[in-house]
Amino acid sequence: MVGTWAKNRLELREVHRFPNGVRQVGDNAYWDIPGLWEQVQQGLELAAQSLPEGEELASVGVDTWGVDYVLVDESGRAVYPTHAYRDNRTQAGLKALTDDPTALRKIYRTTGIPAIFLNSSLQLAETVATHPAITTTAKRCLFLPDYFNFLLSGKLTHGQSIAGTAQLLNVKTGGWSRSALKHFGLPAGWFSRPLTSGTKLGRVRNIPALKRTRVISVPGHDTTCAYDAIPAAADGSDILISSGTWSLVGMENDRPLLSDDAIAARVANDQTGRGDYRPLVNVIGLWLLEETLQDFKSRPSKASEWTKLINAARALPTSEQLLDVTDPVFGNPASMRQAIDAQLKRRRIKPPVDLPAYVRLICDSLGQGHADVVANLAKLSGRTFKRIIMVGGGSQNALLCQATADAAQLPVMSCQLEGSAVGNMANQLIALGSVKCLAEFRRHLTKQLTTKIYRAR
Ligand code: LRH
Repeated sequence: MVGTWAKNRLELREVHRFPNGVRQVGDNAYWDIPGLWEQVQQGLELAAQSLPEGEELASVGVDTWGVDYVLVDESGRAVYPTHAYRDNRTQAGLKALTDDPTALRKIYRTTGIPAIFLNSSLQLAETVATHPAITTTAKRCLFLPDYFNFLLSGKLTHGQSIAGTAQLLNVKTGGWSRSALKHFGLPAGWFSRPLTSGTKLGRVRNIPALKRTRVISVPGHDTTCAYDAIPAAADGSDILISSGTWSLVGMENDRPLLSDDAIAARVANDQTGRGDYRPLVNVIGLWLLEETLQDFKSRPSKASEWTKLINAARALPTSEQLLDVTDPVFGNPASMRQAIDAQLKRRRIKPPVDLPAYVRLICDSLGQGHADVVANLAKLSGRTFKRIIMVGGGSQNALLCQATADAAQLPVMSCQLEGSAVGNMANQLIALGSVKCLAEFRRHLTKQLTTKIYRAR
């Protein structure tokens, strides 16, 4: 995405889009990191070519999904394949952690991150336990944005926002937690002091058209960027939802939420890299729908077909019985449709009859899942929330927005906004000195946003 900032307006242009998928090899799941890097370089070249004669890209910032990483040697050479976070390899470690309430509590109080199958901590612990020699071969653990920042700038660094997703940072000091590293058996030498958001890493190397372009360490976690783009009320009365493969349902706060009730509610205290926090909960999200679609031969591929499907689902009555979207079986089932049917059958509920009926059930259930988090965050923070703001792909799904408003009994404001890209650029603009701070950026952005309000019924 190329952004242009002029007269306090951000114009975005998509110059390159490419598919990203997990590669299942035997029992394990991996990302194709070299393939992604090839596409990133191609995108950057196209971005440079797309500019009018004489103009240059001022900067580039990288954000990705959370938790995944590349183990490298001292020169930055990858020495271990990058597993995808849905790989089932963490199940044993997750069970060990959740079966030990004392350890769980200690790790949560230290890192502010709940025990979830995808945590980098559990993934890294599995790697080290299975291949102990890796602790001498690998010299650094770079999270994905750190790795792409390295490929771009040549600097081996860690960004604080992405590091905060690992369940290895001290949530209060922002440095690595020695006790968490020890608990998971990880070498402290793999991690260097995390950089605050906005740090300049140098100029892009190896891409001639970008040789004067700066690499800026923006919040590397896509969710932090998406939240940065949300024009939330300054008094903290908004719930923010970044709705895509995951629904990240959260709030802005100057402190982490660390009580036992926060552990039970699985609150992840995301760090922005600017000293504040976004306590949020990972709700299974549209992954439920994306995966269910794989089980149907005829599924939508174009925007018009999506609208048709959502409208067919909207025409159905509201689901009386909902899915329990917190069920861990939905994390990575062989067939999502079968996993849904099995949960319903266990509860003596008839499975849906066709695709629109699944869509209706999934959206209604996710709406309730969102609302449950809103209620928990209200209790934990003592705040009264007045509105929910939704960004991301799910914010364009009228059924999901309405289901969320109805279940939470709050208005939902959906914003037509490429959340992560906009937040990423906001952070570059601040680092470059073009915008003073995030609050100012949000004030400007509000004026150009297209929004829609769904009132609770
Ligand atoms: C969303 C996201 C989320 C993480 C998950 C791994 O893309 O970053 O915040 O928990 O991916």
